[in-house]
Amino acid sequence: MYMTKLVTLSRHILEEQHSFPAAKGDFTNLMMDLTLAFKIISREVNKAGLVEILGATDEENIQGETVMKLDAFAQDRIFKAMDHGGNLCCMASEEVEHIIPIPERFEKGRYILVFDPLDGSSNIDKNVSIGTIFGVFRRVTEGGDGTLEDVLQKGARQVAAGYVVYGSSTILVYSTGAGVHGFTLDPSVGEFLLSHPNIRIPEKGKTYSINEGNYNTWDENTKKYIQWVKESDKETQRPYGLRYIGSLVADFHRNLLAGGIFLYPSNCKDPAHPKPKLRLVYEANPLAFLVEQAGGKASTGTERILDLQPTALHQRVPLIIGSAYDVDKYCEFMSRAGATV
Ligand code: P6P
Repeated sequence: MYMTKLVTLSRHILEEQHSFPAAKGDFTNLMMDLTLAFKIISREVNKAGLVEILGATDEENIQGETVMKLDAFAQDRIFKAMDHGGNLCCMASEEVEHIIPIPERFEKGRYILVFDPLDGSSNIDKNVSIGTIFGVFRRVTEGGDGTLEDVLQKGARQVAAGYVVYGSSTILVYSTGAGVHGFTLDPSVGEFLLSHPNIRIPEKGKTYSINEGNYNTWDENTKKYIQWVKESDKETQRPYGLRYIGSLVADFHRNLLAGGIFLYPSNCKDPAHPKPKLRLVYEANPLAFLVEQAGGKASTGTERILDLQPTALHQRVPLIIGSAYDVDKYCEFMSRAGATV
């Protein structure tokens, strides 16, 4: 779906930058460096079945998960694209235990990049869409290396966020706080072209996304909500459909365009110790920034995601995200007695 007027990502960012008097071009340069990494990752992901970058390395990441070769590749591509531009004072990645400093030999800038280099990568050799998620903050410390304080900022303080979904086509969706815009990569010219300007998520969806296999781990109010979505919807007289890919970026992207709700509640088998799965800093926060910019909502079930004060780089949170009506409805169920998140 191309627009009649061809607008490249770089042109779009430059035009957006003019509306930010404080912008000095360094954010534009940051985004240009980042999109180069995305183009390279897209090329490798789309060749994955053909060259020896499938399968697992013999390493484990901070999450205790086996590092897939493509995870390591994506991590390395983003780091090498971003370490020398002079726009960042540090980075943080799902694949790396501690914050990632900018090498001494390079100038430091005023931004922080947090990212999940390749989310859902266990799906790659099943040809299921996967994605990169990123968020950008301005530093809060003065000069020198960025610190954990610069990284652990509330999601509401992000100055930009986005994701890339490597699927039947490669689509970059981002926001700098002035709406949400989608660009489709045209590999023949190596450009991201504006294909989804001013994305707005429908107020109410017709689908819900959750791993029903986790039913026995849910708290009682989540079980009641999922029962509710299966009953005939009073307005449309039909129940919600279930759509679940098991790849956060792919599930989120579908709901952003079509409406709907994605839920990953905590495992509450031990109600005293609820165990969420998804990560706050580089998964929930960037997507929450985007969905709110598109008119949707993102919650833990009891708190707005963007209001949470992160306390640890890899901390996990329950994530309920999508159409405003649907997230509100879930939160209404969670406000009933006995909710645990
Ligand atoms: P489950 C992929 O591993 C991931 O981190 C997200 O991309 C996805 O939404 C979720 O986990 C799927 O988890 O437990 O349903 O397989």
